[in-house]
Amino acid sequence: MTDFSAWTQACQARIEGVLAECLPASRIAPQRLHEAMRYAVLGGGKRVRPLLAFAAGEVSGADVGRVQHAAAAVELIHAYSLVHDDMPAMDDDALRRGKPTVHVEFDEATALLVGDALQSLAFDILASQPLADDAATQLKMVQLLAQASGSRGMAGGQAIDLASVGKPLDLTELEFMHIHKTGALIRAAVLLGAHCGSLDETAHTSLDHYAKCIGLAFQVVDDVLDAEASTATLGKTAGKDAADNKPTYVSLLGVTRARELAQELRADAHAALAELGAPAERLRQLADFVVERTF
Ligand code: GRG
Repeated sequence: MTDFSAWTQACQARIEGVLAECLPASRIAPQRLHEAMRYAVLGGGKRVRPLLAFAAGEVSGADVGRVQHAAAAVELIHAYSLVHDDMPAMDDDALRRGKPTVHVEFDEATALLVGDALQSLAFDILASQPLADDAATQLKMVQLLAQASGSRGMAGGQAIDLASVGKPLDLTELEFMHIHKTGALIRAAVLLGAHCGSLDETAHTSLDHYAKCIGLAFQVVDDVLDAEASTATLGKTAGKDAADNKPTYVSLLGVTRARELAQELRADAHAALAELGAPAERLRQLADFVVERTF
């Protein structure tokens, strides 16, 4: 097995190529919109969700040519969410992935359309690429991503987030918000990758549990990094949660307990994979990466 760093680099290069191919060329009309879509998606980001999809695909013995398109669809939804989240009506941020946000580099109307068009493109890919052994599974995958990104998934989580600024959420309410805002798409990445191959119901349930733990761990660590890391390291504005008076794991638990919670979630994620053996090794490594990351 190649080392983790070589594997992530190979997956990141692969997903970059697939995304570059799926996105309309900037010479095609409307040029400015296509240029802005490519600006939003290409050349940045950790690509955690695609990595999770590739790793879950290894567990289900999926063809990587299938997984790469499922992974691209999830990453396009993620990129759209970042573009909209950065807009003045939401988080109002000027820096993302180390460069000016889309509404700053282009304009607000373009940023809105970029998000809309990236979301449509994600579903176009899911519907048009051969991803699964049968049409019913592929349809289920379309539904999975739709539900993960909709009002009972990511968009709903974002709505709760916006409504909670300056309000004292307790830990259960904070968790509910993050399960939707961040967790739903991370879960979709794992499950879509798995659905590209074949697995029994028990294995799907294990992956689902793993994904839920990782989704929360990702957010806990995100809160810690927002409090502790620099803007230069993160490539986005650090310290924003406290400045915006947002409830976070750090504001509720403090940094030390938040870090412990991330470790507990990592242990739960590993435990969920216990029965899946060697093919789940990349997922174990990704759990470690999510919790130990510094950016
Ligand atoms: C606008 C419908 C809508 C939803 C926005 C994901 C999201 C919901 C907002 C992003 C704000 C935020 C900081 C969320 C916390 C965790 C998170 C998703 C961080 C960004 O994801 P990374 O770290 O980013 O994977 P990269 O740039 O590496 O892809």
